[in-house]
Amino acid sequence: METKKTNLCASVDVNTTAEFLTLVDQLGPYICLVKTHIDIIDDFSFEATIEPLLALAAKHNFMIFEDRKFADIGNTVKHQYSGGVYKIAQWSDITNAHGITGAGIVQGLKQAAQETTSEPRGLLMLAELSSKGSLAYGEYTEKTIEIAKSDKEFCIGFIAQRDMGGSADGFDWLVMTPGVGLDDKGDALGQQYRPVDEVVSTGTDVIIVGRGLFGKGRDPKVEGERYRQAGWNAYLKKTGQL
Ligand code: 5BU
Repeated sequence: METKKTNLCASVDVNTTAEFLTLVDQLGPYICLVKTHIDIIDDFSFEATIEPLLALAAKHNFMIFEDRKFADIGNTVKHQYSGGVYKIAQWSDITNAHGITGAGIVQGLKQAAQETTSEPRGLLMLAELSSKGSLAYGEYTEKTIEIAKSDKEFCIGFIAQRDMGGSADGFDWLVMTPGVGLDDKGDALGQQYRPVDEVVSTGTDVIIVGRGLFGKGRDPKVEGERYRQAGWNAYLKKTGQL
């Protein structure tokens, strides 16, 4: 993030490997992280999709976050994370999980990571969501924060809309925020967008932007630089460096 002066994560939700890799290569210079929904790629294969993605990650120096939103018991998520078609633990630096099933989900995922690779792997807990009517607030969010405290090494932070605290107890969590857009207020299916300055001022470390970068015929290079600049300036302003 510091080297590239960016706190922008690109959410590249497209349906073919070709579109996916083209967008990632175009957005590469402006981002610190690529967020995937690997199961929406129609022609997925490890060789054609993941190997080139890893090459682009090395070329552009970004990390990878599979937005898998695990939500089952520890033993099941352990298999879902390491196995199946996608073998997420092999290639994704970061993934995320709901707290709905309790703290066992953290240990299940951690075991899968440890048994799969010696590379570092991190988990974000889903404390809040961006969509209208989300049930993740109040006591649910508080309990999810408690689950994150159960493993200081593996739980690196949250998907949330604001700062999740923790510094008084020695936690230095990353807060990553989806539902960020400079031009639209939302979509027809419940998504809600907040502007970059606002989310960074309420505690966001990494802004997650999808259609704002490439939807509606937008130019990913132009929007990539625009969101990079907006996110980085908001961070500099918040930390008194601008
Ligand atoms: P968009 O095109 O910027 O709306 O895409 C947002 C992405 O973030 C998309 O992949 C969602 O699945 C993801 N997302 C979200 O929008 N809101 C949430 O609360 C969570 C994930 Br968690």
